[in-house]
Amino acid sequence: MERVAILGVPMDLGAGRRGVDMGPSALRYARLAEELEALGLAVEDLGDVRVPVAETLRRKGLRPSGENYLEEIRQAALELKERLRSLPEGVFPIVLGGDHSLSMGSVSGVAKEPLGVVWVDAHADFNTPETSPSGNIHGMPLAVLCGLGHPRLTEAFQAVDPKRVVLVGVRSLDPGEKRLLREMGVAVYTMHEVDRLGVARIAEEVLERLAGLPLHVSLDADVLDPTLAPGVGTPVPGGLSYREAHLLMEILAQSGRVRSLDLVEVNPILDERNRTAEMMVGLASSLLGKRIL
Ligand code: 4U7
Ligand code: MN
Ligand code: MN
Ligand code: MN
Repeated sequence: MERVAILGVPMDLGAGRRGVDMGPSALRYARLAEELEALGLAVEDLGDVRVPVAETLRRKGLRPSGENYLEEIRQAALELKERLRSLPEGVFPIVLGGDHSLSMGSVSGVAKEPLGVVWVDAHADFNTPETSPSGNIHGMPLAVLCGLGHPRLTEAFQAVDPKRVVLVGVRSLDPGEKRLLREMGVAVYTMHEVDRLGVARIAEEVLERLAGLPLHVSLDADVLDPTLAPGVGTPVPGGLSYREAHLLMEILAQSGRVRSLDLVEVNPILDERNRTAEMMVGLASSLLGKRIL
């Protein structure tokens, strides 16, 4: 029986709006563990990584330097990285967020060997302190993983070759991100390509581009159309439909190469009766092998 380990990161320090720190609870209430057990998986919930309570930090207002809560986020992501490193071989980790800055820790934690990263997001999260319009670190983790950004972060978390990263579902890019993505040779399937090619073709191309590599999937709830997933802090119209999102997960699942997953950016304060968390749990089930027939 395949083993799954759930680990929560109740952190909103990297986001501009409060509330994603409650995402891990919302995903648990949405019966993540039970749904996966119903697939025959052996699920163990390892609890949460320690994250400081925002109110204790007394750091009011945003600093324009792109360093909002940098040290606190670094520390939480490092703890996540260490916890993932110490998991036994063959256990499939699912990391519950929390804002997307935690993926610096999740991806670097699972990247013991060369890894392909499938970043499924309305955004590219490829800003640096220099290019970020917000200063929010949840807009920077993929750049950091590729070695770009604040040295306190890159020295701890650089872990992937940008040529082994694929973005899917993108529809909101800042000017500096566009330039950096091009310079680093990151493959980007925007919503334009989703419309033109369809998710099935894109999924096959992703698997081909990352051929032979174990895969990490980082799933940001805002990739979904906001009508399906209203509980996100940075909604962008024109996202993935219910079936497009499931089909992507189903095809990646059938490859048998996915080794780890992030479920991030679920904001229960902004949600409607937990439907965004429920949607994410459904997608996780598809990625871990749930079939229609
Ligand atoms: B998420 C943004 F400016 N690009 O950097 C930024 F539009 O993890 C948004 O994908 C980042 O939700 C969104 O602040 C980060 C903005
Ligand atoms: Mn993101
Ligand atoms: Mn996003
Ligand atoms: Mn967001």
